[in-house]
Order: sequence, then C-alpha cells, then structure tokens
Amino acid sequence: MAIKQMDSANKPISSDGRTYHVETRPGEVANRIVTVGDPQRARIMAQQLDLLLFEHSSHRGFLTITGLYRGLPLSIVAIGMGLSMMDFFVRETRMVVQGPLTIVRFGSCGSICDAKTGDVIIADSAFGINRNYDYFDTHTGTPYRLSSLEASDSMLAEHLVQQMQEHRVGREVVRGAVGNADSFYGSQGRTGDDFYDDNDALIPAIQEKVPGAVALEMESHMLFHLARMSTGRLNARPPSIRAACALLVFADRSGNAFISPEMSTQMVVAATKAVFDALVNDSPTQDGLHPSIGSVWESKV
Ligand code: R1P
Ligand code: URA
Repeated sequence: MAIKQMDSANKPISSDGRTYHVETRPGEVANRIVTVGDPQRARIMAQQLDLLLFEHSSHRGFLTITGLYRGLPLSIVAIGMGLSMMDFFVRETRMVVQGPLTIVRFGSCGSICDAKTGDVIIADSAFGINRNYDYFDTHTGTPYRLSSLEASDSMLAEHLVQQMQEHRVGREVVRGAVGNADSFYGSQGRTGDDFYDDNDALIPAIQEKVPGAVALEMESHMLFHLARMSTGRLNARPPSIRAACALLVFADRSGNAFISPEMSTQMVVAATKAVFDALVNDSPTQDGLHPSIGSVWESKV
C-alpha cells in the first residue's frame, strides 16, 4: 500500500484513518486480540477462526487478521519481535478500537525452570531485563538491569491455564514470572566469543533475584506495563486494556535443547482453540465494545 499523508507529527494517522505503522483503522480490529510474533503462526491460527473477514499486512511488517470465533469478532495481530514492536502494536491499536481491549500474547520462550520443549508457560507476571550500556564503559553497576514485576490480568491468565489443560496442550502447564529481555542473545544469557556481553552469570542472577522466574522472551513486560498504564493519567480511571500471556517452550536453556519445527507447528495448532476460548470465555458479551456499524464484522454478528 502506498504511504499516505499523515495529519499530525504527535499522532500520525493517515488521511484514510490508518495508523502509521500497524496501518489499521477503526472497524478493522476487534476488542479481543491474540498477538503473536511470527506471521506464519498468525496464519496457522487464523485457519481455526469460523469466518475470515479482514487481513492487512503493513509496510512495517505488522499483519492483522480479523474474523469471527463462536459468533464474536476476534483479531490476530503478528507484530514481529521485541519491546518496540509491542509498544507500536498496543498504542496504535488503542487509537483505532473503542471500548475495552483484551489482549493475549501467544508466543514462544526459553525455559529457565524444569519446563521442557513442548511445555506451556502462563505468565502470572513479567519483568524487564535490560542491557546496562554504561556498565560496558565504566564497569560500575551490573551489566544487566532487572525491573520489578508487572502482573498479568489474573482472571485472563486463569482462563488460559484452564483452556490449555482442557484442550490438553503440551505436557505440563507451568505458571510463573517471565523475563522480558531486550535481546535474544546478550540479555538472555546466550554466550559466545563474537561480542563482549559479560552475561555468564545472568541466568543465575535472575533466578536469585526473581525466585519464581520460569522463562525468557521479549515482549510480555511491555504488554503488561502498557495495560496497567492504559488509564489516561496515572490511576485516573481503571485500565482500558487487560492482558495475559501464554508461551510455548521452544528452547530448554538448562538442557540446551530446541523444539523441532514439526512439534512447534503441532503445538500452535493444538493451542489455538485454547487461546481463542480463553479470550471469548473471559469477555463473553458485546456490551461497550467497538460499534459494529461500519466495521468489517457489521451484519455478521
Ligand atoms: C525470538 O525468537 C522471538 O520469539 C519469542 C520472543 O519473545 C521473540 O519475539 O516470541 P514470539 O515467538 O512470539 O516471537
Ligand atoms: N524466544 C526467546 O525470546 N527466547 C528463547 O529462548 C526462545 C524463544
């Protein structure tokens, strides 16, 4: 799609109502959203929607698919990887959807507990793991900074646990705190000789500071943080966004094992209905949601 003229530097929305990066506009995105990293995962999941209504790939690599599931509008948004992509997605989606947003991140992770490849992790909370750039000049402080915990929505997380168990996804469903690193390599304690990362002691340091830490990935803390901040002025009103996160263990960090492509696809297929059902059971009504008039689901619900 050709890039259109934006009407503001502060809040760039194009003349046809689309946000600058995600490129959706009102009526294209539902109040219930599953966000994933990998666009291929989004397409596999979309096959289990009851009806496909809308699909758009943005010039910045965001893929939005909207359809109906159990008679209700539901969107799947693939955002790529990392904190900034989550920030773009949450903020630009908030700009175009009226009413409450319920967002489930369905991603992959590396386990730093007993969970093995093929297990499922549900994040009760998440914390940030950020490279401390100053340390690499001055050698003062620590090379990586860990933030405090940000909670997921407990009811939505509970629905995810129940649905993963009911749909028999994975061998185990493990709950705990998830470390949201600002990189896949250095800030997740992956070692090698090409760069100076000073991260040999990072995973033990995480386990000591956050005893409930179970997994590492790259977006959940930003999602939970923005959900809690979705109040306008701090605490001015209840958050308008509720969020939770389910992760498939792709990497077993203590056993140094990685999931097979076949198993990862099988697990995505198996988990899709669990994720959709958790979203729909959590927020079953249409009250106060984005108006259906003018939306891609108008006349379908
Ligand atoms: C790294 O391989 C990516 O996988 C994880 C990380 O958070 C990061 O985005 O999640 P997704 O599989 O959802 O992308
Ligand atoms: N995603 C991550 O961020 N880390 C892993 O180890 C596996 C998936």
